[in-house]
This record gives sequence, structure tokens and C-alpha cells, in this order.
Amino acid sequence: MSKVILITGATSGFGRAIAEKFAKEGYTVCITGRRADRLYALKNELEAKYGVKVIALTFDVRDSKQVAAAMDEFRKQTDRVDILVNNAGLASGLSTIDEGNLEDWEVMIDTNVKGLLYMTRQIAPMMREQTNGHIINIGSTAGKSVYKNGNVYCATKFAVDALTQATRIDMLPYGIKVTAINPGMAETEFSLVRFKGDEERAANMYKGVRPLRAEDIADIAWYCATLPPHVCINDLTVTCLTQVNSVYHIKEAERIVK
Ligand code: NDP
Ligand code: 8X3
Repeated sequence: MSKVILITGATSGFGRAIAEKFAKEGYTVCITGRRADRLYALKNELEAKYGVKVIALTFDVRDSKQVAAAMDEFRKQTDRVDILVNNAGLASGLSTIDEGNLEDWEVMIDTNVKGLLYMTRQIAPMMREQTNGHIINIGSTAGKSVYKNGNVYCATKFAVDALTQATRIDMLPYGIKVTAINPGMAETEFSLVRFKGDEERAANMYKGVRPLRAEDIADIAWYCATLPPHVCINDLTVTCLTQVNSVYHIKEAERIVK
């Protein structure tokens, strides 16, 4: 029987790349997100390309009832789960606290923190029953150090860091691995979403930089997921070559090359 991975936010960016990587390696892949058209296009593509089973579930991670209904459907389609990747997330806006937009705050907190919790609450008991499984939370360098105007987004990623540590403690007796992958700058739809569709502003973020690609994160997730049973990466921070942390990076042109 093939192994099963469940990925939130698989309609673009890291989640999509992780779905492709694990499908290619023969996993049954459960892809989720709100955009049904993209989800079903990806399901068809992966099934045709790799001959694996793909379960597509359309729901909003912010809604605990939708999450519960989708996970009921997931359990109808498979009786096990090997990996949960809590990836769905976003930044919305970039401003100082005193000028922050309350709706942006709600969206980030509800998606990045509460969505991750709702999913974990549904899937951790399955893993506990199996006494086996791996939860991979996508954090961020923004969850390690705070940057100017990053306030609430950073706070949600600090929360992901805390919840990853807490989940590892709670799941320890059951042999469940819990890993945080904390990427730095990566060119996905992240900035387009943060800047609400402003393509020029989004593209500007990566001007003169060679950022991480979604496929880099997929390869790292694969590495973390395929270590021997007794080995667990707890926390992994990864940036492109010219980034130190969420505060400091240089442009490619500033790099000294012989
Ligand atoms: P993308 O915008 O490309 O992908 C985000 C994914 O999350 C989409 O599939 C989107 O699907 C899904 N999503 C967002 N909101 C919801 C929701 N309410 N319910 C269900 N799914 C949702 O960005 P990335 O791939 O870059 O982001 C993935 C994760 O990586 C996020 O947690 C982000 O914070 C984190 N990250 C990103 C970095 C970067 O620089 N790109 C660096 C560090 C961390 P849909 O819209 O269809 O619902
Ligand atoms: C995304 C990376 O630096 O834009 O988490 O916050 S950053």
C-alpha cells in the first residue's frame, strides 16, 4: 500500500511543489485549498503523470466546520495518513502596528495559526492511533526574527514555532515526528497575495535576488520525510545564498565572486 501525504495549500507555491514531489515518488497525495479549479487541474495532472491516487478536497482552513467535514471525507477515502504538511498560509499587507488593517490581521491569524490548529486537531488523533506519522509545519524566518512592518505576520509564524515545539512534546510518546521547515524569501504567489495582486510590487521584492524556489522546499520536505525512523529533524531554517535572516540580505550584485 502506498504512503499517504496530506498537504494544505496545494494550489500554488510550496504546497503544489510538495504534492508533485511526493506524487512522483509514488505517494497517495491529498491536495487541499480553496481554489477548486486549480485543485482539480492538479489532481488530473498528477494522476496522469505519475499514476498515483490524488484526493482533492476544497475547503477553507479558517473554518473549523469545513475542516472537520473535509477530514471526514478524507477518512472515507483512506484509512491512514503518513504525513501532514501544514503549509496553507499567507501574509496580508505590510504596515506598522498603528496603521495595521484589522481584516488583514484576522486573515493571517485565522489562516496561519487557527487553520494549522484545526488541521492538526483532526489528523494528530489518526497518527496517535497508528502510533506513527509525521507532521511538517511550514514556519518562516519571520518566525525566528521580526522585521519592520512584519508585526502580525511574524507573530503568526512565531506561533507556528511554538506550536511545532508543543506538538512534538505532546506526540512524543506515540512515535510521531514533528518538524518545522522555516524558509526565507521564496518566489511563489506569497508576495502577490501580500500586496493584494500588485504584480509590480511583488516582483520588486525579488529584484536582484536569487530567491528560493518552491521546488527547493519540496526537496527539503522529501529529505525530512525519508530519514531513518529514529531520526527527526525538529527545526530547519533555509534561506537563499544571499539572505541571513528575515532582517538582513544582500543583492546578488553585492556578492563577492572571484
Ligand atoms: P502561495 O501564495 O503560493 O501559496 C499559499 C497556499 O495557501 C495556496 O495554495 C492557498 O490556496 C493556500 N491558502 C491560503 N489561505 C488559505 C485558506 N484560508 N484555506 C485554505 N488554503 C489557503 O504561498 P507560499 O507557497 O509561499 O506559502 C506557503 C506557506 O509558506 C505559507 O504558510 C507561507 O507563510 C510560508 N512561507 C512562504 C515564504 C515565501 O517567501 N514564499 C517564506 C516562508 C514561509 P487557495 O488560495 O487556493 O486557498
Ligand atoms: C515569508 C518570508 O521574509 O517575506 O515568510 O516574511 S518573509
